[in-house]
Amino acid sequence: MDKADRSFLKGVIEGFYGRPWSQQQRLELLGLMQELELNTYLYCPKDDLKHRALWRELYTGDELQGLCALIESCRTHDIEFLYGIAPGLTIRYSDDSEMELLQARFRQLLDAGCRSLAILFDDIPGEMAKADSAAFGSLAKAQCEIANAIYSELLAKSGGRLVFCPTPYCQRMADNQHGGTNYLNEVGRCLDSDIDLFWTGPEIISREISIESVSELRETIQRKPVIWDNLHANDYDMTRVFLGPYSGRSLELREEVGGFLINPNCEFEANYVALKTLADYLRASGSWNSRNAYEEALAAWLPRFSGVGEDGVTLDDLTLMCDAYYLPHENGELAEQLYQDVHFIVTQPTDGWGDRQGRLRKRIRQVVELARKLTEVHRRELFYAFNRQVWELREELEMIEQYMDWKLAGGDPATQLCRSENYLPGTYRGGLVKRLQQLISFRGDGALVLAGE
Ligand code: GDL
Repeated sequence: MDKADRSFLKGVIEGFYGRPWSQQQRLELLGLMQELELNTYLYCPKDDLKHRALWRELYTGDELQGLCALIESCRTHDIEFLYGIAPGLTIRYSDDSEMELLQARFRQLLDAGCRSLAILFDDIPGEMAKADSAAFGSLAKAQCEIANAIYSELLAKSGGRLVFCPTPYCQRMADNQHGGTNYLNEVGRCLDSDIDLFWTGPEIISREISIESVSELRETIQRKPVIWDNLHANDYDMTRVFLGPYSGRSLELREEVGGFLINPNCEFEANYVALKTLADYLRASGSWNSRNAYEEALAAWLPRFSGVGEDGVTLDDLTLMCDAYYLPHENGELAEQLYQDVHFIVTQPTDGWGDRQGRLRKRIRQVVELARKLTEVHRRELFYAFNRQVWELREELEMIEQYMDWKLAGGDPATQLCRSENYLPGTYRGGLVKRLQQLISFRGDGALVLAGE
């Protein structure tokens, strides 16, 4: 096939900050994607030096070899490999030699067998240098000219695809006029109509993406956007990991967009549920329920947790863990119930605890056991991916249990304080970040509240 079809894009963006995935993980990803009928992988890890900081330099032979192997593996798995570059931090738009460097890099990839490209202008300042402003008038114009030239010179003939990430890539940024007034309208007019455009929804991390918001955007950008979905990305808060289902996007939304690509958790092993439920959403007809898809994904994932011990991770254990590390804006059912039970117990007298006490103690035991069971899992990467979070959860819950015991033994806060044998001040839950967090908090509406105000 010498012409890339303009098929609906379904798949994965390796586009987060932090340590990129390993080659072995990527190859495994491609196998899973094929099973799930996902057709696109976009390579653009923010911290591949040559993706952003050193975008002007060519890859060395060794580096290129790894990319060639990925391109080849994509081909055998029926997946379109897209190579993305992000020159926006330092590019001088009005200097022709910059364009030559960009093209040289893209040519290197095309020669290695890659057919489709992405040019990414996310997470950069909204203004250009004086000389660039004088030459182009606006950031939108400068970026479109570059993208159009790349498309016509490198891709149009071969039928390869180009995806463009605008500087304002969500509605909040557009409303704040990041990138200049009417940036998106100008892109709508200037960007070659065959070039696709990324969009993350109303926010960078969008809980929901409504059809109305996308229809309105389509008018502005004069094409269907491709959704760059950060729902499961955790690079912005590394104490969290997102194991909940793809959700907050209606089935009808699929008609309004050119595709859905997810940029998920940095921990490769943490992305099974995200991928499986995305694939389920994309295949669904009639109606679709994200919680049902989640439960099915957990059942399919469970065998990977087989361990050396006799009592391995159970489906209920896995559900508890994933409910505790669910989605950015919500906990899963079991975690919410656990939180409500703890909240009740720490705020109410013991004689009102009722059934909650037993239920909570059972869950605490389960988390303690789960932490142990995870240490015994054969697939070590799975254990490494979750150890930090589960460890932390267990620590907090064990302290709650000690508090419960102390209260039930007649603990009286006025005369005596509950102490934990394990928790010694200055060792746990500490460090500079913790101290800073104590000085800065947020109101429900997102406003910052500083200690002393
Ligand atoms: C972003 C970055 C992305 C990052 C994500 C979550 C886009 C287009 N760019 O803004 O690289 O992983 O947020 O932090 O989303």
